[in-house]
Amino acid sequence: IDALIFDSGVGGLSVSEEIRRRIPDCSLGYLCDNAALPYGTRRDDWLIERIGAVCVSACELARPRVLVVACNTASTLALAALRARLPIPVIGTVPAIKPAAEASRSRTIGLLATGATVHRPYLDRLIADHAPDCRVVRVAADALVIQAETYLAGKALDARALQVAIAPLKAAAGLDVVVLGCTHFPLLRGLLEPLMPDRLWIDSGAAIARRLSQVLGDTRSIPAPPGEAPSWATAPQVPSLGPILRRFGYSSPLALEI
Ligand code: DGN
Repeated sequence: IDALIFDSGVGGLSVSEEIRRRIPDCSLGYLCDNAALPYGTRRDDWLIERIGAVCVSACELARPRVLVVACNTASTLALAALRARLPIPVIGTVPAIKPAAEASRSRTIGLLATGATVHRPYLDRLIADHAPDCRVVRVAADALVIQAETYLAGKALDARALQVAIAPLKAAAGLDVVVLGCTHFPLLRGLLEPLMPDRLWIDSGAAIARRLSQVLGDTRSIPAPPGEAPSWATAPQVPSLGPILRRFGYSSPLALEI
């Protein structure tokens, strides 16, 4: 496969949809660490070790040309450690603060992400580098991760959880751009956006697809590693996952039990 997409859950599917739209000939595999979902509530040292173990084993098995860490919570913490352990290019996901700052007229931006992403030093640096003159209203919305998982599984959503998540953004005067800084959240975009229309809603999917296209351009000349593609099984903890992954174009969905 060209790229292995990794997230703690189904959030990376929002990224893989963007990749399929923009690079249709790109072959994808999907890896999710549902056994440890949600990442937003885990200790940092535990997460760095876990993400390394999961991704290294999966890459040995699937032999992708590129690993896409389609999770802000993982990327803002573990990207450097992961790059040090893997021999292939690793593309990360970080909140789209830069494009938001470029688009904002009011200089007030909202960020919806997991608690971990919202409080990480990585985010402070991102804002200092790309949006130093903006007020960034940071909202930790971990409840939306579970809502997105529930929604994709075809179960009833808690509409109040959506309202509670965006309430601090609604209350922020002049806010004109909302950054979806968790890859699960674009899956709820059709439900979130109407609650706060007339704002620009931005996520990182398009930028990741562009970056992947560049990196694949550089790596396509390298022959694919030999051997059969692995056959994946569905993660036993979440029996509904197989059908969801198939709906998103993964005909033999994966399982990695660690
Ligand atoms: N999808 C992950 C992200 O982009 O941060 C969050 C999922 C989670 O485990 N909290």
